[in-house]
Amino acid sequence: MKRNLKSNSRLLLLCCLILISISAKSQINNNPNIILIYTDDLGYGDISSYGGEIPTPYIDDLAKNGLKFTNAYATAATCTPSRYAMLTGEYAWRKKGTGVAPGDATSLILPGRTTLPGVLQQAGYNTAAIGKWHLGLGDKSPINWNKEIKPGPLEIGFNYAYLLPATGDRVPTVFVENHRVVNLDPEDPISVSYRENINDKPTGSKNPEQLKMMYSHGHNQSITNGISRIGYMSGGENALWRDEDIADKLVKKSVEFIEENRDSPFFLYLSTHDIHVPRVPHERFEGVTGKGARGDVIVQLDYTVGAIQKKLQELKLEENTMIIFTSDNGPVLDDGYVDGAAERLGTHNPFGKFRGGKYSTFEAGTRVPLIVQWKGKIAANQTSTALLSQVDFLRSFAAATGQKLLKTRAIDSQNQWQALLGNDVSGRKSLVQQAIRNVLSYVEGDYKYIEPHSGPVMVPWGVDIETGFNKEPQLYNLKQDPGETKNLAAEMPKKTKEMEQNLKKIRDS
Ligand code: NG6
Ligand code: CA
Repeated sequence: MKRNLKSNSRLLLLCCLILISISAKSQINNNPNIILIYTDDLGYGDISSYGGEIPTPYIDDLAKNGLKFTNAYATAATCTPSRYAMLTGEYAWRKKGTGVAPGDATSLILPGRTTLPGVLQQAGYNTAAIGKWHLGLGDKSPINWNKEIKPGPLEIGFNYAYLLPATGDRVPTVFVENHRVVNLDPEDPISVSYRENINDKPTGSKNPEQLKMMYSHGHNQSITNGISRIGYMSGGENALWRDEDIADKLVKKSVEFIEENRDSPFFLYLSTHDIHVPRVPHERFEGVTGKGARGDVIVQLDYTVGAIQKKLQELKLEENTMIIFTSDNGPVLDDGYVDGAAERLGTHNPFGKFRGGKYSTFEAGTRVPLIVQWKGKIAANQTSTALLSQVDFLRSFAAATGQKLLKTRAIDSQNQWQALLGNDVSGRKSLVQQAIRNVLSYVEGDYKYIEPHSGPVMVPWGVDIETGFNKEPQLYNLKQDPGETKNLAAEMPKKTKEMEQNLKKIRDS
């Protein structure tokens, strides 16, 4: 009798498992592959479908075939906090130490967190992070780059990773595949320091004659490929990248991943190095725009997008794949190298109609291009004014793939799936933006409130960008005054107070 009961309950368990797996499969079959192309420092006005003068035909094709957003935001005006928020569904200012990460930072997102890739992995997706990471790696400082480096993306929901560990302008200038530095010769181990030079290696400040591109501010430490960087490194000669090849390498790894997963749902987080500094296009793109290296790497970025599209077409995956194209923060011209970005710009305007730029609390810091293409599911050639934040991707994808999340997780993320598809034209009611020094602004309806801050008016290192800081509160009507020229705070004290309180509620939640 007891035995019978036991085998009956086993049978029941087996039936349940089969049912669960059938329902998970049918869920997956209805779900698209997702490719999130996350560009670096690309401005609202940098691509031709948003009014830019540099030809970006492949990116424009995404807009022609899909939906272009005009009120979409990165959560922050720099990379690390934007990525942190996008991948966790929680604003980065809630957690200390999530500002621009040094190249030897330990992992900022630890195992156990709810994450965007984790949610999709749970839904049966194969997930990959290819490109710039900049969210720290490992759990011990200093990181030993010669051993297994973890935790990292593989411990928080990615099945595969091929990374620039931090940024192109920070050491170590090597790729990390899963847990290991690529092409590392054990006889030539890597040492990294963010404090002092190692083995008296050449540096930008000591050996400018070795540089093929001069630094303008910062970036005067270890030299790789004739370009000096932030931080010191020694060893790992075989593993060093050639900047000219980074875009091609990321394309190669991405199309391989797509090919391998052509028959099963996948999520590809393709986080480009372009158009961050140092801007070093491959030789075939050098000089093509006549607008200097910054223009040329935009064309290189466009090529990257084209290569992904071509692969999807070849594999007949376009109707089964959602492509999201956006940027981690707004544009900057001179971000530390003498590359002619400002001098060669001509009439091309990366900032669009907005004030400020990367680092800033003004709109150009966080208002970014966002295009979504899903052939057959999203109507072609549409523009949406829905208010969207990248922090929403997490709950939107969770909802789309039938994943339930606890209320206490990903607390700032909202399910905006219908807005992403173009069915909901309103999107969020409000959102928070973060500038350097954790200065916050708050957008609700037509208005934007910027909290008072006594910091400098200009970003204090030579980037020539307004911070947007003001000792007095600021209120702008973004609809009438997208360039934030007229501070309405004194004229509209009640509205200003209400916005201040609404921001406080979110901050305290
Ligand atoms: C700044 C760097 C800048 C860039 C930025 C991070 C200096 C003077 N400037 O500190 O060049 O690397 O950090 O950019 O070092 S981000 O897009 O990754 O946030
Ligand atoms: Ca960036």
